[in-house]
Amino acid sequence: MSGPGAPAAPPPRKAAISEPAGEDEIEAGRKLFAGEADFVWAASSVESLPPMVGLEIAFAGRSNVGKSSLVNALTGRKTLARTSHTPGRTQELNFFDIGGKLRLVDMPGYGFAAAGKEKVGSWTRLIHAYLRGRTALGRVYVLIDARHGLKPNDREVLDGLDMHAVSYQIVLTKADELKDGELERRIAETGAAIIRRPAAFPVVQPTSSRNGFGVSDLRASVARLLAERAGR
Ligand SMILES: Nc1nc2c(ncn2[C@@H]2O[C@H](COP(=O)(O)OP(=O)(O)O)[C@@H](O)[C@H]2O)c(=O)[nH]1
Ligand SMILES: [Mg+2]
Repeated sequence: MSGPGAPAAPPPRKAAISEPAGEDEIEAGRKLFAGEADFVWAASSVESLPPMVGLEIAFAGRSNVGKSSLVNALTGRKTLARTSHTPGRTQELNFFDIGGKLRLVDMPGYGFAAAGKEKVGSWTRLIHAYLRGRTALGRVYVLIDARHGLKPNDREVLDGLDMHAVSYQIVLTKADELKDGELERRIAETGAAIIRRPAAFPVVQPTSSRNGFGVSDLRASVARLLAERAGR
């Protein structure tokens, strides 16, 4: 149907591809993370969440996907967030202050099969309570292992974020483990899987904490969010 009176077709959504940030944005990101970075709070229950001050950016993903490593890579600190070879060990929400300008939140991992049912239930409640009711939360970066792609429990998390209209972006981790062609395919496939999800930012960001690939782009993306929030 077209012609007078017909509703205009919505513009096609932007293709989900990784986009290099501009020079100014990269510099803003570098500056943002160049100063102090300090651990400020650990919360193991809804009751023990810290008071909200300014913008929070959370890192979610399966156990062992590389959340703590990415927080360390962003801040240029090797041991700020604890990293572990034992999956499921980080069971708290860890809050890090970045130069008094924002907080990064290293979230407990999901999908750790060996954990007891009861424990899985309490993590899930904590994660859900945090993600749903946190007005300070500007974006969740959902980390996906570039070698494996989206798994059913990742999709469940995305469903929850879409349902509660929590803005999120997919970050592929461990890009150093893939060959160029494989990485491009994974980016395209992941982008296609999220393009119609209402709360997803339609750009998939590949990263490697090991060799630093994509880390300055991610810093730029965080700086852009902060600038947008300040401009409101
Ligand atoms: N090859 C590679 N390994 C990584 C990378 N990031 C993290 N890892 C490894 O993945 C494991 C889990 O990392 P960690 O940051 O503790 O994951 P978390 O459980 O999501 O916090 C560790 O053995 C890390 O050394 C990466 O970019 N490349
Ligand atoms: Mg961790």
